[in-house]
Order: sequence, then structure tokens, then C-alpha cells
Amino acid sequence: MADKSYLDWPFFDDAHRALESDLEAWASKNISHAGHGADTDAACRALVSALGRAGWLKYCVSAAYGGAREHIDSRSLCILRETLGRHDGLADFSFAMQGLGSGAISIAGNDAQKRRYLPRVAAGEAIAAFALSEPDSGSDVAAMATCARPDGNEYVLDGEKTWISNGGIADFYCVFARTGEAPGARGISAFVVDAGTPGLEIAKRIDVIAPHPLATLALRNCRIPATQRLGEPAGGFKTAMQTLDIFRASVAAAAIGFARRALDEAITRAKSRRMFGQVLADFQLTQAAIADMATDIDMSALLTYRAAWLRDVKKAKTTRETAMAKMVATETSQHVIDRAVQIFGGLGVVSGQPVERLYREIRSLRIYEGATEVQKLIIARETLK
Ligand code: COS
Repeated sequence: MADKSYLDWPFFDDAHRALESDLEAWASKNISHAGHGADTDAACRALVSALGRAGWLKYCVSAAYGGAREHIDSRSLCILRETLGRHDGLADFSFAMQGLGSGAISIAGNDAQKRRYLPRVAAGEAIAAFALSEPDSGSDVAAMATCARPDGNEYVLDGEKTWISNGGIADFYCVFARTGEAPGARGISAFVVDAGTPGLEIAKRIDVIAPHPLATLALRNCRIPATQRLGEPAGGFKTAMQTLDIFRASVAAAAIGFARRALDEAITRAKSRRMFGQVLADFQLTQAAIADMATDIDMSALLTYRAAWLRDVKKAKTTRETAMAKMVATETSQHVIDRAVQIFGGLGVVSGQPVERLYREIRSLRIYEGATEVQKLIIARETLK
């Protein structure tokens, strides 16, 4: 049984505690622990639809557009991702991408754009994607090459986006492209491009160690109405950074969910596996590992929920706190899960074992939405300011 004492911390109110307990009950009943089979696209579509019907996706948008709370609440997002992550990585992925993929619309969209997309995101009727990275611009966003050329009352997009989660199954993509007002970060704008728009193609599907829909997109002479631009021209870089400021804390929370599951599995194993006339948990080396795992999880959770609380309650800019949470939670969770695999011994690397799955699932969290090295850059810059 996972440790839930963190819910007593002062960062939360009763609505958060109720959210966790309702979601825990729903996930225990509705999320399969037995894997999702080979068709990951179909599994993700089914998960988005189930999460939408159950009302969980309402936490990805604000109340005016079908959401659960007046404003997107970071602590709710974190509780949702931590709990879903503890149950099933793909359910967490499907939830997270609805938020990240529509975040730019929530932040920079006008009322008509929000009305068109957000209620369908919240209902699980439209799948969202965030298209920022490019083959030569992942960490260095300002170096992006994809361009959007104004042409009458249209924009024409050309370029390539890669590592796009939900690429291939999304109904729309929030695409960032160079509009050329200035070099670097000051010349980028944000757009929504509907799947099926002529000139938007899935150039390649990408297979990764923890399968989920992922693709490279090609934009070739892709014409969209100018009304699909989100916010002011040249405002795209800030919109992307603000979106990441919100959702990076939730990546940390997902990592914590994975780590809590690994610790639970390790404890059950350590208490039952007999060796040299005692159980594994009787060995001080096992106890040292369990102590480190539990402490790493609490350290990560304190940083993560601090960042979420600062944003929700103090309305603070949390670039630094969010980067700290994302870096520490993803790095330490990788270590926690590795220790769980070690406690399982040979069984820990058998395909389909929960700790084996977690071992594969945690790895990309140290890379996506800003690698650990980028988080260090951000923390240092903010600290030196
Ligand atoms: N919120 C709001 N505005 C921000 C911001 C934030 N978090 N971060 C930067 N900005 C603003 C700056 O204030 C600056 O504004 P002005 O032009 O008005 O001065 C502008 O954006 C440019 O900022 P900066 O000079 O810091 O840009 P850099 O190119 O140096 O940014 C980092 C470098 C590393 C911070 C950025 O590229 C980054 O976060 N990279 C990682 C991206 C990522 O997560 N990629 C994974 C893809 S998503 S899976």
C-alpha cells in the first residue's frame, strides 16, 4: 500500500485529498495492470476516452471551457499524474499529453480558439499534441528552423518537428514556428494545426523502450488560416516556456508515482523473499536501500508540491522551483526504480514484471520536457539573476 502521508502536508486542501481518493478508487477498478497489448495507438485512444468519460481530463483545462477548477491547478495535475503513474505509465502519458498538448491554447488562445478545442480535450473527444522540438533544436528551442510565412489571411508552414508525443493519433498539434520578427527566441509564434490539414504529414513513427505514440512530423507548404495563430506574433517562445513551467512539475509527479510503485513492489518482495534463513528485509543492506528509496521519494515530493503550491496559491513564477523538482524527481526516481530491480534479483529484469516496466518507463522522463542538463542551466540562471 503506497505511502499517502504526503497528503497531510500543508500544500493541499480537502478537495485535493478527495481527488486522490476518488482517483485511486477509479484507477484500481478501471486501469489494467496487465499491459496494453501491441496496439499502443488503440490503447492510448481508449485511455483518453476513458479518462475523459470519468472526468479526470477536466483538470487539464479551466472551468470556463469545461474544466474542473477555475484555473488549471498544478497540485491537482500533480496528484493525478502521481496516482496514474503509480498504476500505469500509459494512463499517465495519455492524461499528461492532453494537458501539455492543449497548454498553449489555455495560455495564449483567444476565446473562440479555447471554445473550439478545450471542451473536447476535457471530454477526451480530441487528442492533443505539443510540437516544439526539431531534429536540430530540442534543448535549444530558440534555434528552431520551422517557419510560418504570412500569406494574405493565411500562414504557410514548412519544416520538421520530431519527438512529438501523440504524433499520428492527435486531432490537433500546437506547433511553434519561426515568423521572423527577430532572430532567436523573439521571432517565434504558436499555431494550432488540425490533423488532416493538407501539408501536415506523419513522416516517421518512432519506437521507444516504453512504447507510446511518438512521431516525426513534416510540414510542407502547409496552409492554415491566420486565425489559427495563438496569441501575438513573436509570442510563441514565451508561450512554450510558460506551458513547460506548468507541466514540468507534473513530470516530476509522474516520476514520483513510478518510484512509489517501485518502493511498494520492493517492500512486498523484501518481506517475502527468504535467503540465508531470513527474509531480505532483515538484511541491513536491504534496509539501507529501502531507507534511501523512501527518503528520495519524500525529497522529490517536497520539491514538487512546493513548486505546485507556489504557482497555485502564491501565483508565483515557478521556473526555478519547477526545474528543481523535475531534475530531482526524475533523477532520484530512476535510482529508486533501479534499486527495486536489484531487490527483485533476476525476476526484476523479466519482461512484464512491474519493476522491469518501470525501469523502462522512467528513463525518458529525465530527457523530455527539458533534460536534466537544461534544468541545471535554468536553475543556475535563475539563481544568478
Ligand atoms: N516564462 C516566461 N518567459 C520566459 C521563460 C519562462 N519560463 N523563459 C524565458 N522566457 C523569456 C525571457 O524572459 C526572454 O524574454 P525577452 O525576449 O522579453 O527578454 C525570452 O523568453 C528568451 O529567453 P532566453 O533568452 O532565456 O532564451 P534562451 O534561448 O536562452 O532559453 C532555455 C534557453 C534553455 C531556457 C530554453 O531553450 C529551454 O527551456 N529549453 C528546453 C526546452 C525543452 O524543454 N525542450 C523539450 C521539448 S518539449 S518535450
